[in-house]
Amino acid sequence: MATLKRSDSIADNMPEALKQSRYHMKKCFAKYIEKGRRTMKLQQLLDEMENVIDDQVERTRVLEGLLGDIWFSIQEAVVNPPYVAFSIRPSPGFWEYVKVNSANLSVEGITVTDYLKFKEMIYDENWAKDANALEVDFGAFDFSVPHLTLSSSIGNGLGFVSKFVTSKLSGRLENAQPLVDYLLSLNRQGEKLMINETLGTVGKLQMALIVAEVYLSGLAKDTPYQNFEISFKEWGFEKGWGDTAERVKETMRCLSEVLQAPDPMNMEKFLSRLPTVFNVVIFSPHGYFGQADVLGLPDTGGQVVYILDQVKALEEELLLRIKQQGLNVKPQIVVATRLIPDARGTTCNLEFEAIDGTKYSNILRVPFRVENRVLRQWVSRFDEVTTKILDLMEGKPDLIIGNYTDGNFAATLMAGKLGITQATIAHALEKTKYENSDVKWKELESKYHFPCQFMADIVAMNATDFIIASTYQEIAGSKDRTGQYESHAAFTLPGLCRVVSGVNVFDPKFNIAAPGADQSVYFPHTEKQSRFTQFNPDIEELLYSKVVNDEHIGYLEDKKKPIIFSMARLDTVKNLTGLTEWYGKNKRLRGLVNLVIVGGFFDPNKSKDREEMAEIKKMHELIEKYQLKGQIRWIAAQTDRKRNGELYRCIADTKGAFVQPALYEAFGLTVIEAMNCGLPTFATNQGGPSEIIVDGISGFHIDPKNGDESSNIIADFFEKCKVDPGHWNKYSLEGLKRINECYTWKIYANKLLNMGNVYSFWRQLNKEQKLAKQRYIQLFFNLKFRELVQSVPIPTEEAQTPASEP
Ligand code: UDP
Ligand code: LCN
Repeated sequence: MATLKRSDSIADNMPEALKQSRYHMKKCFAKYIEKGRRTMKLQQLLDEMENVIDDQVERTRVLEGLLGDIWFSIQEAVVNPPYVAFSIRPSPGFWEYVKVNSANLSVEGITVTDYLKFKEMIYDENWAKDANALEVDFGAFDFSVPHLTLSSSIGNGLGFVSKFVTSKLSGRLENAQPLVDYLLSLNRQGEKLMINETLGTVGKLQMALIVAEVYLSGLAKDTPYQNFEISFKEWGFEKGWGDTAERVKETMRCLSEVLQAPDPMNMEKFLSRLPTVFNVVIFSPHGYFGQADVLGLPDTGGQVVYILDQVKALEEELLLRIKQQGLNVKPQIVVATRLIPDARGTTCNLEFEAIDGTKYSNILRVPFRVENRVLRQWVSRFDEVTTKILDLMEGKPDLIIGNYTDGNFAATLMAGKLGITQATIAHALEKTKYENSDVKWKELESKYHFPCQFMADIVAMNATDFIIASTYQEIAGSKDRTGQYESHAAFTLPGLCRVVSGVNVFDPKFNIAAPGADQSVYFPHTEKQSRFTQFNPDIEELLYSKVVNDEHIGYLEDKKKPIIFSMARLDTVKNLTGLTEWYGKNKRLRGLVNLVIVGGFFDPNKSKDREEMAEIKKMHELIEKYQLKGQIRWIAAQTDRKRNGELYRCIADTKGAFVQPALYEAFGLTVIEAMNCGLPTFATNQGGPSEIIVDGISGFHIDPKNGDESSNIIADFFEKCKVDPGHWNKYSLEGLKRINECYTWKIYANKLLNMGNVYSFWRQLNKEQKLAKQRYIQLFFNLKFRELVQSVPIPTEEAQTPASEP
């Protein structure tokens, strides 16, 4: 039977596919248009098909082959009788749009603009028909930028850019001149690095490298750079090549090879060795940014953990590189965030705070001002910090990293103003969290201000030099699910603007660098001599005392049973109530294990968040409904990460497991924390965790929408462990193996600094294109975004609605 080939368009294939089951399909389309204008998702299309073709064998036949291939690639259908338009995604990043006439099943390929207009007809007909409606097309400026072409290469921008730079510098010797010019531009506070004007051409540099290499061969490998610095300076070389004769020689050999015949491996290696990054600014204005007592406060979750760990890893890697470059420079990392006068007992009201475990990294907090008034409480806005940073660093930073919508936007403004390499990190993009958050923006405006957020996001995505994602799925999803970035490729905000090209996931700026967990806190339960035994009495009390207080309720009757454990903010999406219900319902599981949940607190009236309030109530109801007392321990949110590390390990001592049941999880730091501690882990198949864990090998995937199936997977595991204790160890060890291969901060910091170096050169090489795009962004910013921001009310001192969390 024919199947879909990538070489043919859907519009070419679809008429034939429909023809094969013309009778049934005509009936299906009649059904689809019956209810008038609406949008439909794939599941709805299938459900209504089931009503029309009630014979299952027949239905299976219809959905076999070509039509099935097309059908199961549908992301959305827009019904506008007599037509039904489809957005079809044959593989990650690839989209096609077609319109089918339900009367005669004729098919027409349509442009993305037409598809979006078609959709707008449902929500704002006048806007859809307005010939002057604003269309935003960031892609128009990308024609000169090379793009990846394979779905499987998405997220490997660094490798691709190295290849492209290589081909640009190849061929005639003069083609490498941009590299020489770039080396000439490198300096540290005015002091030249790498080369000076003596070596201003490729020819001169190439010759000097040969002479220098011969000279270095005559020296002992560990000869310090200072011993030959003076001769090198005379020849035109400045500091930065290495700390010893051996290192300098290696770097020089690498450049010689690049100049002789560039290849991407040497190119990336050479660029990564350059002394480019010393000072880094990290923007994270979101929530409460502090080192203690902040987790669980509004908008404060994994992002804070991520950044604090990232800073430590980054500083360590910077110190190593600076030493290897033979420089005597102190790196500086500043995390810029908001000063919150009403700090709720945290240090968020302090302007300056040194970051624990680092030598040169600090938090800088800047108050948000509105008309000369400092906002006293937490709000989602950011003000100018450039002057303070320049002052603190005694010059410009070399790299600016933004986090989440507000931080990425602040980073964009600062990087644009100072002309500095920029990186962005989303953690979690908002757009995919709420269905139809774009087309239904008007309905949701009073609560969420989505257009403001989405526009800030696409501005940052387009302005930034590189994007760091934690997983592939964050960028381009999976076979069936659209990626978080991918969902910004084309969308519409009826009445405001139609984004026909927001961001292209094939852009080489996308990179995957997954975070790790602090391995001095989260380490295997088997490392007995390192364990934080001082917490054991506390943890024993936390898990097993029968006392009910503000910190824990419920109790565990049978202490010998293993524990299944989960810890998260008590948001709907984290689905801790879901896990409690699965457990409540599954007698077999209840017979095998106890349940321990860490999250939220117990009095719904104390919560300021509607979602959290509802979840607290639901937890209480479930404990009652399923009579869970004696088998469940519900512990309030925990803020001491060292104690949490030990808690994971104590759960591992019971031969228990970690369960992450979220309806959707962008990455999921708790998953890697648990795996680091040697806990076998069951995690949602919706989002990042499905990539962290290889199902059945380093842990298990569970489907949050199918509680019975999920709780049975967990029960099966514990049943097997009962007969074969080796089963538990196998998953504990495989989880750890996976972490050490892919999810450590060391791997992350190395990748991040390589990116900083390679993209700093790339932005120089690509200067004109970058400028053109920046101009377009400025126009968009001034004409549209500012006006939109001004329409968002500034919260009063009393009433504040938390934005949703990253
Ligand atoms: N966490 C915590 N106490 C809690 C709940 C969570 O310390 O009561 C920590 C958890 O250990 C992890 C982070 O908060 O380090 C949550 O990050 P994750 O990526 O799992 O989710 P997010 O909250 O960012 O959505
Ligand atoms: C935000 C989230 O929602 C989590 O999934 C991530 O693990 C966290 O940020 C850190 O990136």
